[in-house]
Amino acid sequence: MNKLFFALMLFSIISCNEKAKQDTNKLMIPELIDSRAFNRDIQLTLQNGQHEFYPNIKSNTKGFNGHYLGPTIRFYKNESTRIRFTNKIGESTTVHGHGLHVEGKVDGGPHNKILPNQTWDIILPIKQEASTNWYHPHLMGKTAEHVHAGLAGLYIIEDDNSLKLPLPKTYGVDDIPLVIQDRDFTNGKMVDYSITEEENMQGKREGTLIVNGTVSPYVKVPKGWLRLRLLNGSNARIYDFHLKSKQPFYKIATEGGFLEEPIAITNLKMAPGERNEIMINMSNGQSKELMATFLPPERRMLSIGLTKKRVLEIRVDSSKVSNGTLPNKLNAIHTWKKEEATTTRIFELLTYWNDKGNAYAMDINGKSMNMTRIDEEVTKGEIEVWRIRAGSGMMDHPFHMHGTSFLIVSQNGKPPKPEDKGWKDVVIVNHRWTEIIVKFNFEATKKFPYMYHCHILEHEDLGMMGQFTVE
Ligand SMILES: [Cu+2]
Repeated sequence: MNKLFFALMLFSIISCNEKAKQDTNKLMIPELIDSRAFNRDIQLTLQNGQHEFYPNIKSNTKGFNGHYLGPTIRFYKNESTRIRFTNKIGESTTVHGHGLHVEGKVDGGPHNKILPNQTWDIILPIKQEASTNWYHPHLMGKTAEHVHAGLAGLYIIEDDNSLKLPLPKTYGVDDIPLVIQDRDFTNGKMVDYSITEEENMQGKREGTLIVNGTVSPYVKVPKGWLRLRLLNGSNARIYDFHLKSKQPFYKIATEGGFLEEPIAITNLKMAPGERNEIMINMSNGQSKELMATFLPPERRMLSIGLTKKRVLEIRVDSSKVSNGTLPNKLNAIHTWKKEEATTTRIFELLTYWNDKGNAYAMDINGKSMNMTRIDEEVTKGEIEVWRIRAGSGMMDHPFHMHGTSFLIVSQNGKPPKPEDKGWKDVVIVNHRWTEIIVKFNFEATKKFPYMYHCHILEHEDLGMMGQFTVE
């Protein structure tokens, strides 16, 4: 009896200590590099780092101009910015501008290899509307490992509309970026990337949430409206984000820009690569908790008893007030009719199993990624319909394409929900058809083609990717 009592006491002390360790870390905000303040000439150095996720414990990481992740770069529509990426990580990599409408030669796909100690010197002409995008490596077979080590950062685009809208827009104060990832730790040290045959099928899924490289973060915000820019920067995990109080919040933007109007939602599902902007009303001064349910990797799995973790504790500093508001009207989205499309393309994401039941190969339309083969040829400026589905297996896949944004026409035969009617570049597809409508306005030649692929990075590295030209 005494032993049991002692064990219980010990357990509760340990749990208390665990609790005390939690939520004590101030959310890190990546440094903001405004392209105008830097005369539209930016240097980013990819380097090996030693990031402290836990105090005084160094993990082996990589970052841009720092130990983990990279600065947020702010661009303006109709301005061009030069970026010099210098590779100091001791091995080759690339830096892809995910979500950017730019030509294949500056897209940063697998063909834009940056050798060790080399500098990739590019000019990014920004022609697209205000949106939250990101940059990360895209080297053939190495994307998952390089992103996992910390090579990722945000590209924020502003335009006349975004600057005019009365939204909160003080970076890091009432307009806060959240790069959400999952990592495993042993004694406070991040476990280096490795992947087993078993893990390949579901992709690398780990146990601890980190936000902007911060474990168990809190943030203090002014009273009033709060704008969060969410990026699911995880390798494979799909989350369902919600407030612990279950109260509604407003979705205002998808990957490629603002929705036409804010849509009240209580749950937000996000796959790797997806970005969404949300607004939360913090005017009653009470703290809120942003939570994430870890969604099951396969469709047949039950969605009861799922792991739920806190993403961020949002505390209010009542001495400060945000002057941003939630406008009724955000954007005008010009869509095309299906009849305007000149071409329809079919993409089936396929999985193959070995006799141990593990996925040994993944491809699209029966063709595994091959850098010397062009899979599709798109005509510049023409409207196309792409029909996409998971053709085998029980997993849903986040399908992504380079060089543009698209609109969802239908999923499972149904039109998209109001909150999914924005410009996107990643869409979660299941075994039923998803139809999107799309137009490519920039050139991607045979030498520097665009990619389409699954954004579960392990699937991409396994070959669930193809190449296309736009000419
Ligand atoms: Cu996939």
